[in-house]
Amino acid sequence: MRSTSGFLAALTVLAAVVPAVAEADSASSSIGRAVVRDVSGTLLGTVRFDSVGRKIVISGRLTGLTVGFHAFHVHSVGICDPRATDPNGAVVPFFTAAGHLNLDASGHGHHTGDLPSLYVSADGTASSVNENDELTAAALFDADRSAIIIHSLPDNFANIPTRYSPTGPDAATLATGDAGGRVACGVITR
Ligand SMILES: [Cu+2]
Ligand SMILES: [Zn+2]
Repeated sequence: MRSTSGFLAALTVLAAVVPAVAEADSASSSIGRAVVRDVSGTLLGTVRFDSVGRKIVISGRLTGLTVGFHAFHVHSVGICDPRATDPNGAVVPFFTAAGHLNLDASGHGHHTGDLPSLYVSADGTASSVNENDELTAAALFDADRSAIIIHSLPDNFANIPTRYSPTGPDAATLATGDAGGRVACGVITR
């Protein structure tokens, strides 16, 4: 009986300590947010970046998108100009956000800024919550900052089976995932 009550006492102590530890582990603090707008400047929603332990949780609820999957990335420059032009002078909305955030010279599918795709329902809304252990606040808020971009098409993550291409994905696929144009952008701010 005595050892049972000792065990119960230990359990009581554990019950008091465990939630405190769990709470410390899951404590989240906001590190940034991006107000996302489409090419016409219409507000689609906000994407939040929160630090949770050693990870960054990216979460957002967006509206006004076309149904289906859309590629979703952190791009390496925090400038969202809907009337941007490429080096040939062609208008390419949000070209100013540059390519995918890429800290270690990886190909697409392994870029630091590659995120799970957004799924947009028939009502035009999407919500996304994903956690990431490669993004860092230092990378998001480097000298030229960063931007979140939503593309017009699904992301193939450079997954091109060799029966389609014995030489593997080409340079464009390795840079972009064949995700099409940039339909929305938001500069990530603290
Ligand atoms: Cu992108
Ligand atoms: Zn990428």
